Order: sequence, then structure tokens, then C-alpha cells
Amino acid sequence: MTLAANLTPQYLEAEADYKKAQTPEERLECLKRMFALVPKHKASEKLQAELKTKISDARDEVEHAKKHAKKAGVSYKVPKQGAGQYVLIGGPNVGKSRLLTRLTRATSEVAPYPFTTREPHAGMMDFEDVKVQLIDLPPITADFMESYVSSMVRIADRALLMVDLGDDDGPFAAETVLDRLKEVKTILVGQKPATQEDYSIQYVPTLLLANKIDLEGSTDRLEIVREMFGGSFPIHMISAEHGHGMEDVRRELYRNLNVIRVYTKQPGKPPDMTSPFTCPAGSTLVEMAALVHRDFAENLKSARIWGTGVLDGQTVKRDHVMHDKDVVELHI
Ligand SMILES: Nc1nc2c(ncn2[C@@H]2O[C@H](COP(=O)(O)OP(=O)(O)OP(=O)(O)O)[C@@H](O)[C@H]2O)c(=O)[nH]1
Ligand SMILES: [Mg+2]
Repeated sequence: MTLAANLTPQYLEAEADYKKAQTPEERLECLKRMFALVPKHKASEKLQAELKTKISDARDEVEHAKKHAKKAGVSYKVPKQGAGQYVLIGGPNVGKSRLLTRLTRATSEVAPYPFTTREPHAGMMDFEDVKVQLIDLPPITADFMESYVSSMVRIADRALLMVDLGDDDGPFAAETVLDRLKEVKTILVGQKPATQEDYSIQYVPTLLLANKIDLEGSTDRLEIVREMFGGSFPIHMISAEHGHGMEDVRRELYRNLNVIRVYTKQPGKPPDMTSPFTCPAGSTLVEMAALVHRDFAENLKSARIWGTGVLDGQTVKRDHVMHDKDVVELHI
């Protein structure tokens, strides 16, 4: 990787930290480190300029977050991190925040009464060697939906619709959530339709999580959920409180993103197997390389690949279709 060869391992480490950063402050700190570590010569001028812009954006973001943290009617921007972004949505008290605290190290208040969560809380869920971003949101009811919620649902890669199996009203509360979002042209679907006529509609692929299976009466309510939603969404049963079904949920959340992992290596060195790049399944070499660095999209000359359907270290072309867990050495 010629370009990366100019970049020191310390720089690449800072870049890897940047990708994992969860708060604006962390991102700013990583970008500053990257800027300090980037070799200052002609060939990296573009990269330096890019980093400067990113630092200035990150500063704005930190300032903005400070100023607006406690104000009402704010809009929240949670930059995407990791392999993909899921929003947790549902009626009040269904266990959204509990799920976030169960699957990630993030904190979000969990309480036995409705309307506990008032602002988004993001966390990163580990699955094997990748991370998936989860965002806990305030509840949605017939009369109440925070102004920013629908736009966050529209931006997300996927949604998790949570249903409370501990409450007779659970399945109907979920239906209300779907209706409320539909009113603002945000339609939760099991799978995106193949064609779309009205482009103002945003379809958001969704998994349904039937929560609180530990409670009495949950099995009967699950039947109702299956009848009402079985035709629309994949359904998983869980207990966020007691941890039932969590391994399946982790796997499904990752699997549904439909991404592959690609590991990079530098010539003569072992691959970095700690932090893969993720890209949509079916991506070509050049599409994947563009994620590593924008310059690769234009300047990529060749690459060697270790993995599926190739001989070890085989040289492949720009349009080579990548597979999960391929290792790639990029040359420009
Ligand atoms: N028995 C049981 N209780 C649960 C489960 N998951 C969450 N709870 C409880 O349900 C209550 C509500 O959980 P929260 O995570 O605060 O619910 P929420 O959906 O975030 O609620 P809002 O923020 O008000 O929208 C808490 O008392 C949790 O401990 C579960 O799987 N089983
Ligand atoms: Mg909550």
C-alpha cells in the first residue's frame, strides 16, 4: 500500500481510533492526532487539507453539542460509526434503553415508567471484530413524538421496533408507532421494495424485537404479535432485562446490514486483523479501496488478495468482487 506506506503505523492507529470514536470530543481528539502524524509533504497535501476540514467540522460539532445539549426542540446528529446504524424505536417503557445498556457500554436511564428517555443515546455493539451502532430514542405514541425522531429514523440504516410482551396493549402500541411514522412518510418494512415511485417516502428495513418474554402472559401476546406483524417483519423474542436471545440479536443485527469485512495489509507485513473495513456485500475492490482512502478510488493500480475464490496473494483488477474476510494489499 504505497500511500499507506507513507503513513506511519501511528497514523493508521489514530485513524482506526477515529473510526471507533463515539463522541464528538473523541473524534476531534483523534483527528488532531492524525493531523499531527500525517507526513508533511506534497503528496499528502490533499489529505492534510481533508483533515483540516474534518477538524474544523468536528470543532463545530463539539461546540454545537455543548451549546444545545439541554435545550428543547434541538435536532441531533449522530454521525454514523461502525458497520451500520440502527435506531431503537417503540412505545414508552418497552425496554429500548435496557436493550442499549445490555448490548453496548453506553448508558441510558432505564426506569419502570414511561417517557424516561428524552434525548438520543448512542452506543457501539460488538459483534466478533466489528461494531454496530445503536441509537436509543425517546418513545413514540399517538400524541407524542419528539421533533427530531422521524429524521433520525429516516437517516438510520435500519430500525429495531420493540414490542412490550408484558403489556396487553404492547402490540397495539407498536402499530401506533408504525402509523405515526407513516404520517411523516417514514415506512418501516421487512425489506425495501424493489422499485419506488414516491421518492419522498423513506423505507427503513426493520427487525421486530418482542421484549420481556420472561413475563407472565408473554407467550399469548407473542401470538398476537405474530398474527399482526409476522407477515411484515422478521420477529425475534428477547428479554433485554435477563439477557435472553442476545447472542441471536447481535448476529442478526450484523447479518441484516448485509456488509462484508475486509482486512488490509502492507507489503511484507502481516495483515491487520484487529479492525476490518466493512463495505456493502457485492462491493468491488475499488469501491472497498475508496473506503480506506478516497485517493484509492482514482489511483489504485492493483491489489493482491488472500481469501475467497483467489489464489493466495493473487493480483486482481479494480472490478474484482470482494468477499467477507478477504485480506487485501492495495498498491497505488
Ligand atoms: N421483566 C422485564 N422487564 C424489562 C425488560 N426489559 C426492560 N424491562 C423493564 O421495563 C422498564 C422500562 O425499560 P426502559 O428500558 O426504561 O424502557 P424504554 O423503552 O427505554 O422507555 P422510554 O424511555 O420511556 O421510552 C424498566 O423497568 C426495565 O427494567 C425485560 O426483558 N423483562
Ligand atoms: Mg428509554
